[in-house]
Amino acid sequence: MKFSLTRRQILNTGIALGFGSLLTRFGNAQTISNQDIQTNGINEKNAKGTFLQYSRFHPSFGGPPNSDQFLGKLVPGFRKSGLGPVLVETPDLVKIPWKMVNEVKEFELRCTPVKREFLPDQFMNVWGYNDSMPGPTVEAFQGDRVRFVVHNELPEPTSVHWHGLELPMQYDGVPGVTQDFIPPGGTYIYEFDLHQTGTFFYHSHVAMQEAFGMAGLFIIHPKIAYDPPVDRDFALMFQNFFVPPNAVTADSMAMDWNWHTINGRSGPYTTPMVCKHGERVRVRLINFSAMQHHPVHFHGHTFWLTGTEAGRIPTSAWVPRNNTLVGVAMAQDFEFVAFNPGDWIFHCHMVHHMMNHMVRQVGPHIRGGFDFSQYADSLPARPSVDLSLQESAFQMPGYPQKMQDMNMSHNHQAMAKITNRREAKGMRANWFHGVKGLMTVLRVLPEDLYHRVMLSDEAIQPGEIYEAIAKRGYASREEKT
Ligand SMILES: [Cu+2]
Repeated sequence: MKFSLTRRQILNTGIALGFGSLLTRFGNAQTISNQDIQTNGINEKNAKGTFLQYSRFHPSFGGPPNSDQFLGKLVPGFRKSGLGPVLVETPDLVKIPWKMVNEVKEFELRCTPVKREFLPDQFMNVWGYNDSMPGPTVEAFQGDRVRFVVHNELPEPTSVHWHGLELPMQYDGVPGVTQDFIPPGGTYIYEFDLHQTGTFFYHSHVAMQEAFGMAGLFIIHPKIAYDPPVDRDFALMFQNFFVPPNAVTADSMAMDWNWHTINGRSGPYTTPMVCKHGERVRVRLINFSAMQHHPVHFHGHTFWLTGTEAGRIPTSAWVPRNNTLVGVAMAQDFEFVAFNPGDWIFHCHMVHHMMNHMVRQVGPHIRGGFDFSQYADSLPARPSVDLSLQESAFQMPGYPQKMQDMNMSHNHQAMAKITNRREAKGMRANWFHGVKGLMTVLRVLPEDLYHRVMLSDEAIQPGEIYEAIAKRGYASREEKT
C-alpha cells in the first residue's frame, strides 16, 4: 500500500523545482549542470519522487520534511477518524476501577505500604496506592467530573496532588498550603471537573513519600480521538530508587540510586509492549524518578513528540526524534508508525540507568562464604577482598557487567517468570541479557505472528518469531494488501 501525494506535497515539490529554475533564469553564478547533479548523487529517479512516498510497512522518507507524511508524521493507523480513542495499556499495572455516583466518577484510593517485585523474587519495600507501586492508573475522559475518596493507611500523614490539573485550590493536595494532612487512618475527598486531555499523574505531596514510590498515571482522553488516530496507546512511568546492599527497603533520603523501574519493574522483568506491523502507536512516558532525568531512546523508528505533561502539542510544533530527554516530573507522548517488524529496545540511554542494583556486589556478597556479622563485629574480623575472583584484568571489580544474579544457571524459576510471558514468546533465547534497568521492548509483529504470540496458545520456541521476521523482512502485510 502506497500513499498518493497530497496537494501540499505537490505544492512543496513545485516550490523546490521552481527555485531551481529561478536560479537559471536570473543567470545566478551557481548554475547547476547535469553532471554536477549526477556526481552529487541527486539522480533523476530521486528527483521524480521516490522519497516522497511513505509506506507504513517498510522504511521510507515521505518527504519533503514539511509534508504531512514525512517520516510518518500524520499517517493514520488502521483505526478510522472520528471514533472514541483506544484505551491506554499500562504494562505491569492495573487500572483503578470507578463507580458512577450521581453523575460523578468515583475512585477509591488507599495509601499503602507495598512489597513490589522489581525483579523476579526480589521484593522491595516501597509505598504506593491500593497495594501497587506505582499506584493503579486513573483513566478518564475530558468532561468527566471525578471524585477521589482517599484513605490513609500509612503510619504517617500524607496528601494527594493531581499533577498538572487545573482544579479548585482546595483539591490541589499540598499539605499546609491548600489542606490539612490526611492523618493515619484518615480520609479526604477530592472532587473536580476534567477539561484537559493528556498524560498526567497523581502523587503524594510529601517529598520523601514521592521518593518512596507514591505516584500513579492519570490519563485523560478526548471524547473523540485526536487525528491521526492511534491503534495502540501505551503508558509508562520511570522511577529510580536507592536500596542499600543487603536491604529490601528503599532509602528515600539517599541522593544516590541503584534500582530503576518502569511501571514498577526493572528490565528484563518489564513486560514488552506488543503491536501489529503498520499500526500507529503512542507511547506516553512519565519520568517520576526522584533525582534522575532520562534521555529516552527507541530503536528502528523515528517518533514524533506529540504531547507533554501539559497535553497535546499542536501538530505544527511536533518534533521528530529517536532520543529525547524527559526531565523529572515531565511527560512526553511519542507517536510513530510501526513500519519496522522486530523486537525493538525502548530505553533510557544513561549507561548507569541501563543496569540493575549496581551495589549488589558491594559488601558481603562479593566475598563468598562470609556473612554480614563479620563486617559489623570488628575491623580485624572483616574478610579481605579475594582479587582472584576477578576474571580478567579488564573487568572492573564490583561492577556489574554481567547479569547480576539473573543468569539462567542461578535461578530457573526466576528466569521463567521473565521468559514464559506471552508478550515475550518467540524472542531470541537470551534476549534478557540486553534488557536491564530502565529498558523495555516494543515488539512490532506482522499480523499472523501477532496472532500466534498474543492470541493463540500454540507452543512457540525461543527465537522462532525473531527468525521468521528476520527471514521475511518487510514483505509481510504489504504484499497482501
Ligand atoms: Cu535514565
